[in-house]
Amino acid sequence: MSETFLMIKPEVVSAGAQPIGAILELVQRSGFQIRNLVQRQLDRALAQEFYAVHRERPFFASLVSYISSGPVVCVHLERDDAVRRLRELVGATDPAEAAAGTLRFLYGRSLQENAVHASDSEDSARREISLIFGRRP
Ligand code: 3AN
Repeated sequence: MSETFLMIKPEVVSAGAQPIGAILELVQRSGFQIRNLVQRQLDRALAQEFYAVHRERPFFASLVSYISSGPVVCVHLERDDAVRRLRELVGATDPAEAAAGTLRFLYGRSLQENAVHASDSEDSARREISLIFGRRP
């Protein structure tokens, strides 16, 4: 079993329970187990740390403002080959290029408002899980 991290972004969370439920159901149907889940609003400092790898990119300030603009749903997931399988389910960064049936195809609006975040490596998954949920004993 391996682990990954999914975050449902503010524009989806502010749309209410229906899309959150639909996304979590699709994730579970795709073979993932939910190990932990929390809805919370990231403050700017945590958002900057979460996206630290992007700090030199031109969209960093906008990304930090957006991701801290409202509550997000953070999910610690487990299954075999978890990182790769979740990236497949999430689809391309730009929803306009995401394959049919992927979460970004279904729920994404734009390159920035692309519905969900999924860890891009096992190292990122561990880092993101501990940033949001704290270190496990
Ligand atoms: P992914 O989320 O598919 O791993 P990254 O890591 O390249 O994509 O980008 C991280 C986040 O930054 C994206 N989820 C998206 O919200 C935002 N982003 C990426 N590229 C752009 C861009 N050109 N303009 C605005 N936001 C962007």
